Amino acid sequence: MPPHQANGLPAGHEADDYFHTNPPPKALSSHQSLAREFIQYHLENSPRRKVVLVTSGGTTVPLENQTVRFIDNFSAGTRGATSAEYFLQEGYAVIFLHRQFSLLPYSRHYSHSTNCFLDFMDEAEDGRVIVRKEYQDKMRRVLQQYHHAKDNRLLLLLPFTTVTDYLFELRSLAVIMQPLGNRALFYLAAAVSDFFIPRERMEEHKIQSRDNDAGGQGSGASRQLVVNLDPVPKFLSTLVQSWAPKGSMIVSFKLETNPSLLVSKAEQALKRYHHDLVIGNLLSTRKWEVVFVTSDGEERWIRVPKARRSKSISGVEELVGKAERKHGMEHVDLEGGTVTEGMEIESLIVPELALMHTKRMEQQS
Ligand code: 9Z3
Repeated sequence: MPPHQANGLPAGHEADDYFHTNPPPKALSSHQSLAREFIQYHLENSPRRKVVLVTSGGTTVPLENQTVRFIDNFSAGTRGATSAEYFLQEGYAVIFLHRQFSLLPYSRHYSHSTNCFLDFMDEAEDGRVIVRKEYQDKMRRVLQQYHHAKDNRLLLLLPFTTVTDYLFELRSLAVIMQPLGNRALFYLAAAVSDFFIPRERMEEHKIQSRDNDAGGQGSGASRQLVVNLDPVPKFLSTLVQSWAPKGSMIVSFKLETNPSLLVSKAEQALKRYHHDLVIGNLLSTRKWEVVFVTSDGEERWIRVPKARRSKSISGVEELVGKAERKHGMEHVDLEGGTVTEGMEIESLIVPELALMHTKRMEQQS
């Protein structure tokens, strides 16, 4: 019998209902075709190829159907875009389901305001636009890796915007990935909203701010906007039980801000959804440490060595280590070393996962 949710409905019911009462994204069928072609190509040309679905970036919660305003979250898609590059390096084909305009693999090195591409360029004496000398080596490396991924059809980029778009895309992709069996890996790094406004309660037009204007959930007299949100169904159990390929590996992320909650919340998620691994991270230390929590009670911390930690304006380095519950467990934390470039924690996470995935496949064969 399938496990039951807190509301008494079997897992899956809530999710089914969600898909009947909320509209799919316009691009869904074209994304489905692209994904089918992508999977088919790899099944035919490299039958041993492992394929990972990386989800990345935040999801929006629109307040109006013709959306002017929406609720959003902080995620820029750094975790997802960076991880996708390391998965490609590990030989995976990558389906990159990302929030539109969030960071993308490879171009992330030269995009957004922190790495504005214009700062990497110069005008030569003969008027040609060139890459500045000090950036040549890195840009060549990035360009080569990007071309390798493109030329070998190893990277499929699929954008979404709202939380509903995301759930429709996730369901379709998981089902399309079924022929991959245990070679499929799910790496769910997108920051998915827990709340949304169901279609039937959503305003069609822009919510008006004045007392005598039409429409709006807000109370006109006080000019407050009171927004009533429903919980998003817990789709992870449905992903595990019915959408994803049998034998596939499913890894989800758990984000917390309170160090004393992180490990227990990760354990709870694992117990509730029966998947393979929860990677826990704190908002303030996520670029330097994560914890792998598995169903055998393991709590394994992965940390960037102190000397290799990139500086971060929003990060709080004193909090590194504060969420650790079981001391004295195995660490990947190589202290010391020379300070070169900041090390990306995804360069530690992804090879570790690739290894776990391979071992799991070997055990199943
Ligand atoms: C994460 O925890 C990601 O690591 C971050 C990455 C969103 C923190 P950035 O984009 O941040 O690099 O700035 N994702 C959270 C995943 C999530 O929302 N999980 C849900 C849950 O735990 C559903 S699987 O309930």
